Amino acid sequence: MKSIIVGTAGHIDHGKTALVRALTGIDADRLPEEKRRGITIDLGFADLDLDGVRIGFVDVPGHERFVKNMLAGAHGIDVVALVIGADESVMPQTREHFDICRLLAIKSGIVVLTKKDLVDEDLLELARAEAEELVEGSFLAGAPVIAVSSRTGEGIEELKKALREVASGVAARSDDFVTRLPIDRAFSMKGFGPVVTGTLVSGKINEGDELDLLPPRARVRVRGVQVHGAAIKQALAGQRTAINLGGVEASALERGMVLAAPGRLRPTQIVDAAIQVLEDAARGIRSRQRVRLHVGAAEVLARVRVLDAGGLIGPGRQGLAQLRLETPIVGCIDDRLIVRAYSPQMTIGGGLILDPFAVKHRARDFPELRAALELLETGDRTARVAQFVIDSGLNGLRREDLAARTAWREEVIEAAVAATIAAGSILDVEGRLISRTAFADFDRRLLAEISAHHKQDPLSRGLPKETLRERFFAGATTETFRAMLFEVERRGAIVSEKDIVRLREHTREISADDARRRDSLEKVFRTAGVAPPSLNEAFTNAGLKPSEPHARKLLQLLIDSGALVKVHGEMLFHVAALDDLVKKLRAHAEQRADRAIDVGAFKDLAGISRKYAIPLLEYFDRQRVTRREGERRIIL
Ligand SMILES: Nc1nc2c(ncn2[C@@H]2O[C@H](COP(=O)(O)OP(=O)(O)OP(=O)(O)O)[C@@H](O)[C@H]2O)c(=O)[nH]1
Ligand SMILES: [Mg+2]
Repeated sequence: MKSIIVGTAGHIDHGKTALVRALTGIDADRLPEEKRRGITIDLGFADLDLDGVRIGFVDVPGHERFVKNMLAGAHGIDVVALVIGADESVMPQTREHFDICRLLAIKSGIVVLTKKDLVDEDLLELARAEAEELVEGSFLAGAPVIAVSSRTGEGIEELKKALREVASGVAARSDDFVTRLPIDRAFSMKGFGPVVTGTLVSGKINEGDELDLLPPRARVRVRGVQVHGAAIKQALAGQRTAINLGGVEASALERGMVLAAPGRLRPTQIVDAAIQVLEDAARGIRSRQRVRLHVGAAEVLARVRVLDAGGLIGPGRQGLAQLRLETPIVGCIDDRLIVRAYSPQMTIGGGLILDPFAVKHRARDFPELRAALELLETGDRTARVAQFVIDSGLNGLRREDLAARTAWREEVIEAAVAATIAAGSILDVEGRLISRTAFADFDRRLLAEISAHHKQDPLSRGLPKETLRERFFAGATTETFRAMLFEVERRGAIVSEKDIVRLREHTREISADDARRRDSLEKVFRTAGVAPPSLNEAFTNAGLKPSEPHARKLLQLLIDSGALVKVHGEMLFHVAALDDLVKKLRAHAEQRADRAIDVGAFKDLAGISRKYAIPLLEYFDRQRVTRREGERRIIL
């Protein structure tokens, strides 16, 4: 069965609650204070089956002081019933509620002229004319205008027909989004514990599900689900839903919080938005203004920064603004928002979130920013993914970061990412999405830094990775940096050896002089055989000054090429001497059934002193030429 939400709207006392009762038989005013004062204070709910369509009514208060409560319910409605008392006609909250419906981009509705029994034909026609004038050029232009009396029941059947008609034109809620339920009521029920209610704006909620409670980021469990007063196994998008929660105290739950699919959405405190200012908001919206921001069922205070040099979005104008929230909310791209003045409280504009996780901007970036935000507003999914990834610069985004921005389901994200990669604007680097431009820039700078290093220090093998990151790419996390480096290496321009990176073509070209000195250093070790000199002796014998760094680099060249081997600390052997020893050890092993040798026998075999014997045997153990067994070695 199709489920839709119909919200009332209109000035105080114009008969919204009476109308809902005439339609459903349910009195949506449930608070004692509402009954006593005869006005609606907070949201009320009722439901009705209209041949094959399940209608959930959200009845809102008309009092100007309770517009905030009206907003907690208005965000999720499919169809508005704009209620205008025929006796009073259009009044201030008729306009304000209607403006809010327009700013929330509600798509369809009906105008209901109430209290038909109280007015004559002329007054009724006047109210009708004023109503039609009000909605001219809006989503309600041409909508049915139906006169009723909730007292006598006149017109109610006609209204039901019209509602049925409008309901059939309401598109099913998109299946592309993760489960999200903005909480508009939270209370504790005897015998049940914590219960929250709200309009399930997307996804499904099943009994037994785990959900995230945001912004507190708590994991909660669905103990029970009710829709229209009946316990059911599963609630669907577009239904008024009550959830009995486990794993949380009732006192921790508040209107404005959100239940969401686990691990998908995140709270935010700074958003970039497209804003439409109402004609009658005489002062417009300006930078540094403190406003009340309504998103979903939440109301928070926020500071405005108009993203335009003038710092003002004038009455009736559209513009871009950053909103810095005093407390976090859940907001995703395309979410509608309403902006109200801090004091006196009145609606001044609204719009939609373009970048839910914005950063602070510099005024000189405004032109570029405008283009980026326009892409986020009007682009298709591929363009939006590309833009979010571009905005994330060197660090890129993970798929879960996209989920938090878009509320798209995993499959939708996967498809959009695949299409964006195929279009060539982004790359997947080890699960991180990086814009092609950011990557190309990284690649170019990386190669430039490494080749500058090679040029300056031709004998060095390359640059340590961490030095490169700290010195030139401090903006990137170690994780991103490593992933990007890996990608550059995969493409073949660089080679990393343990923690050092070098250009692939880098060979340590050395001068003829250096080559000669390197060779004489090697010769010193080759000649010394199994009794190598200390480093200082070796340098001196090769005609090098031990103190100069250059000597060390020539030595490193010999180590890197494998000619010299570090056996222990600064004790180096020529590789030929070691090979020779291995041969002798193996020959010794052939002679003995147990293949064993002890330190004394090794000294004799090699013709060396104890000073060298122990480090050498330990080296051979490490190289798995020998294995220590008590006081002796087994030759492997
Ligand atoms: N005669 C007559 N009285 C009506 C009709 N509809 C509502 N009323 C009366 O008008 C008064 C206000 O009606 P409500 O339904 O409470 O008005 P409301 O729009 O819900 O008011 P708020 O929720 O406070 O904004 C009540 O005394 C109703 O009985 C109608 O069609 N005919
Ligand atoms: Mg009411």
